[in-house]
Amino acid sequence: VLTGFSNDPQETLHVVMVGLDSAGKTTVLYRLKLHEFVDSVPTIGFNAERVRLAGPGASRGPRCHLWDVGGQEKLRPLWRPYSRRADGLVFVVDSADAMRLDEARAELHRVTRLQENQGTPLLVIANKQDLPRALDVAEVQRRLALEELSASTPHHTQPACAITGEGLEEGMEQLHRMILKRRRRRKKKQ
Ligand SMILES: Nc1nc2c(ncn2[C@@H]2O[C@H](COP(=O)(O)OP(=O)(O)OP(=O)(O)O)[C@@H](O)[C@H]2O)c(=O)[nH]1
Ligand SMILES: [Mg+2]
Repeated sequence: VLTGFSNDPQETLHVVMVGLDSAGKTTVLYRLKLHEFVDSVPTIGFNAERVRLAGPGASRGPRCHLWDVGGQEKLRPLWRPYSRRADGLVFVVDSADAMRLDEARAELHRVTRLQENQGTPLLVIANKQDLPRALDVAEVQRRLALEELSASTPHHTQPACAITGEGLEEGMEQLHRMILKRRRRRKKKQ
């Protein structure tokens, strides 16, 4: 799914979602697709859905082809081929799993450092905010060392709960904004 660099808001966005196993990626995908909670099993391989995002207010947003790649360790090498040529990356993190935030940080920096992902806008979803032990968004940002991301990687962190859907549309709207901004900048350079 190759997309050009036009500003057409009707154009389909190609967005790839990664993150550790059990972070909630598949739950995010079906929440955005079906607007309801779908109980998921660990993803072996990937899921992909065409999703219509919400725009500002009650308007309809862009079409989005959303890829959800499995996060188990043996599947992480797949992130690279899936993420190349993405218009935007989503990294989902379980905010309540403090023990694995260092592992999440390492994987996040590995995928964003790839040559072919340079400059690709990044949405971090600080998921599972409904759990009492969830770290808040500032703490998640700190533990993921987001300030160490390359200056060329625009990013936004969104607190969310994939079970209720809270925060997801907002986060995707921010990602869309960053994608459009990047396209405009690239167009100017041509
Ligand atoms: N409490 C809570 N549980 C969640 C939330 N999002 C997902 N879960 C649960 O977390 C578990 C893992 O969710 P998945 O969506 O399958 O995780 P995944 O990131 O797709 O995992 P892999 O496919 O193994 O990479 C499931 O039991 C979900 O119901 C959330 O916001 N809050
Ligand atoms: Mg999954």
